[in-house]
Amino acid sequence: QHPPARSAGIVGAPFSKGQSRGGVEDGPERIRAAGLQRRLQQLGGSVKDYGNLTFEDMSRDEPMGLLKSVRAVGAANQKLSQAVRAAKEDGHTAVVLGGDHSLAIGSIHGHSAAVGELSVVWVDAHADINTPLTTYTGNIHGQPVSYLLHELRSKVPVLPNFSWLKPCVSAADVVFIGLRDVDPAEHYILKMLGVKTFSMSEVDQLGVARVMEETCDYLSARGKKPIHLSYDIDAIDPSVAPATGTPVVGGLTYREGVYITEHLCQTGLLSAVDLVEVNPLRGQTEEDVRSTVSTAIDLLLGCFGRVREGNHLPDYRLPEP
Ligand code: 4U7
Ligand code: MN
Ligand code: MN
Ligand code: MN
Repeated sequence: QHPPARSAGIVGAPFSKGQSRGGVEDGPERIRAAGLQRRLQQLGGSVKDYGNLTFEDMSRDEPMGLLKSVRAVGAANQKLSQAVRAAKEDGHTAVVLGGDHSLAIGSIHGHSAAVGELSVVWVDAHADINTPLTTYTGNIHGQPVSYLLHELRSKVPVLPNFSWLKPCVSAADVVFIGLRDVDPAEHYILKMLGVKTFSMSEVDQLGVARVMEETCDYLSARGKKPIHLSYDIDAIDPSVAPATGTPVVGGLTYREGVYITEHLCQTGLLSAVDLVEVNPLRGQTEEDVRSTVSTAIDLLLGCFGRVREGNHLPDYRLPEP
């Protein structure tokens, strides 16, 4: 029933240049300050915090067409890839605290470098599968999936500071959950590649339990590969998680969001998790930030075996009067 508690290897990635709003670089510290390490330890597992990566300022990082901060995003992800690879080689389930979602490039690359082929579960209001040529915002946090897929190799130019990156994920090994704001080019790509998606319509139609059954059945039919969960907090409804850069109405409830993590934990295959796009400057009130950060923590606890029914140690004995 309850899989053994795994060790968590926390990597902070206070990176924000995949988009243009300040504040998302404070995500890792806010999530830590809310007690992530202590609460993971209370689940019975060990925790190693590798601290925050530091990213040097790029002096010359002019836009390439629409694309912003290409060199900074490339260099930061190369560093993150090495850090995630190291955390995996130390035997941990990697936990990457963002930062914006462009960091999934390095996180998934480093995870794959350590363990080989992956299944990817991408929980997000957005598909983040624009290519550098389809984006109309120029923000790389809307593009990471295209950089990672074998099938899109010929559609993604080699960019400065990205020559280290080789696509490492197959489109058939990816499942999207929570989609509700997909650009036309992204929709075209998803259909062209036949990517498995559960938009919010499917979550409404099937319910989250069937969505997760079908997700795991679909992925395990292709072999039981280690799972990389890339969780964008904007997948959760903005009434619960408002402190994020690109909120979209009509999202997952708190309970649906947590259920996804509980179900993936039960597979025993969860091998790395990104928790991204928490932006403490985007909340209207301190309560907005608190609720967003607390949801982020509960999603991570769900990944490490917290169950809502409660639990007790095997040798628990009732006190005698
Ligand atoms: B996030 C967008 F155009 N598609 O490409 C884009 F709507 O990591 C949004 O999911 C991207 O928060 C959102 O910029 C990126 C836009
Ligand atoms: Mn995203
Ligand atoms: Mn998003
Ligand atoms: Mn299942």
